[in-house]
Formats: sequence, structure tokens, C-alpha cells
Amino acid sequence: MKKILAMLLAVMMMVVAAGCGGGGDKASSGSGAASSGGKKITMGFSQIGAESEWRTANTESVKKAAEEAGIELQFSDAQQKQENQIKAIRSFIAQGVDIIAFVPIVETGWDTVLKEAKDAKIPVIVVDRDVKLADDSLYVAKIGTDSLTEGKNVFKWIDEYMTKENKKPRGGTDQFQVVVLEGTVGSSVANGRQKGFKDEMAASPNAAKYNILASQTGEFTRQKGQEVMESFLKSDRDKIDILFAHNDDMALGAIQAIEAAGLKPGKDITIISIDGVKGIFQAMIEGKANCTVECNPLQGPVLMETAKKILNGEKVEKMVYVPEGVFPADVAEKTLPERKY
Ligand code: GYE
Repeated sequence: MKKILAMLLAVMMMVVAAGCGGGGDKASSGSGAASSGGKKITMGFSQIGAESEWRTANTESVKKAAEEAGIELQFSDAQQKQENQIKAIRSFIAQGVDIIAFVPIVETGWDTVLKEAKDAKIPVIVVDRDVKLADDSLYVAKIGTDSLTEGKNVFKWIDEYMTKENKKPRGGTDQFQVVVLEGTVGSSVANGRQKGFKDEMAASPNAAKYNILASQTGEFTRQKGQEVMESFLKSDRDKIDILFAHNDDMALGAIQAIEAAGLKPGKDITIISIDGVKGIFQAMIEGKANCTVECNPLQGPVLMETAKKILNGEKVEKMVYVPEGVFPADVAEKTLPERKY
């Protein structure tokens, strides 16, 4: 009898051990495929499109990180349309993915679909840009960059540079005339960068030295940036001293417009933009741009790590920032080889 009981106990212990290894454990396995409830984690990811070098790098980072993390990625490109993002999120919910991540093209209009995700018990991570919601519990974490600080850093650098280089206004007034190429209308990054720039200018003892002559969206694209800069130059060719572009792609388009107007970008017009893509480093090496404020698109690894923690029931920070710096032209040549995007 004792022998039979001992054997029964041994068999029971073996069954329990097997169950813990692959059964109820939501934890992602340390190596290989990340698992949730024993199956491979599936993430629905809604990307806004491919409007800039930065966006392409952001997409590549997410796809590579998912592969390395053993997470199955259902990737959707919204072609710059919010309604396509909402459709994609609904499709992810219908598919029963384990987690949803998305880059909100604009700040508002997400409450209903994120409530549907919450009702379906699918956690949501906001990536890159911010959302404005009545109920912030509709997403678990935000991964991205600080657009307000990026805008502040732009003005700080401009004011230091114009002073250090002893620059004088071109148009014969006592103020530097600034034109701004804004990002996507309604996006948190365009709003944050513009607010940061204006707040830092207003707080500066040199505020009276600067005037924003014109400010218009270039939609974060090179083509539109060139078109809008052409219109700025048509009206104020000999007055403009400074271009602030909300991203490098629009600055690169504007450089073409400035050259076509017979002016020297980086000299007649001081140019600063945000992102830190390789193209702007090349322009700075050629003396056609003066500074870029980094906005780091390589958010994939942090996104996958955060997703695993959430599905593992671990607590995560509501806001996870990725690091970023400021790169003036005089460091461009030595920095370019190190740039990853
Ligand atoms: O600056 C721009 C891209 O959301 C931070 O979107 C991102 C911005 C970036 O199109 O190049």
C-alpha cells in the first residue's frame, strides 16, 4: 500500500511540474518566443505611415525588436489617416491579440476605440506621440520623447548661436525674423514643439530680439516643407533670418527652396530642426544646416520589454522616455558614422 501511495505522489508531482512550465504561466520565456498563457505573444501595431526618415526608422525599430523578442507583430500602416488606425485597432480586438500598441497621428478622437480595447481586456501602449483622453486608464503606458523639451532646446540653441556668432538681422530691423515649418496639424509633437519653442522664447531675456514672421504646417514631409518655404521666400526673401522646422525632412526640403531662391542655407538663413536623421547630418557637414535636436525613433526594444512586463502582470511606468541630445553642425562630421538612423 505504501509503495502504491509513494508512486501516486510521484506521478502527481510530475504532472504539476509539467503544468507550471508551459500552462498557466503568462510570463514571457527568457529565451525564444515570448509567451502569454503558453502561446506566442501577438501584438497589434498601428503605425501612422512613412512620411519621414524618422518614421521609417521608427517602424524598422519596432519590427526588428518584435522579431528579437519572439513577439508576433500584426503591423498596420494607416497611410496618415486616423480612421485607418481606428479600423486597425478594431481589427486587432476582433483577432484577440494579446496587446495593442499604436502611434496616435493626432491627439484626440481615441476614447471610443480604446474603451472597446479595455472592454475586451486587451492592454494598450501608446508609442511616440501623445493622446488626449477623458480617462487615462484606457492605456497602460506611453513610450516616446519629450516634444516640449525638444522645442525649448531649439530656442535655447538659436539664442546662444545668434549671440555667439554676433549675427545681425538681414532685413534691416532690430529683430531676427523667424519662420516655422510645423508638423502634422493636431499632433502632440507639433503642438509640444511649438509650445516649447514659444515658451522658451517668451521666458528669455532676449525675447524682444525675435519675431515669428510666419508659421505653417509642412506636414512633416520634405516635399511640403519645400513648397511652404518657397511661399515664405516669395513674401519675405530678404527678411528671413532663421528657419525652425519641426522635423529634419521639412528642413531638407526647405534647403532646396532656399538655394533655388539664390540664398545660402546655413549662412543667410540659420536652420535648426528636430529628429537627428542622417540626412540632416550630411546637410550640416555641407554647411547647409546649423543644428538638429534629436528625437529618438528607436523605441522598439523598450516597447517590447514593456509589453512583456504588462502581460507578465508586472507594474510599468505610465511614461517611458527614450534618451535624446542636441547636435550642432560642428560635431556633425564625427557623429554621423555613429548614427543608427
Ligand atoms: O519628428 C517626424 C515624424 O512623431 C516624433 O513624426 C514623430 C515625428 C517626427 O514624421 O519626422
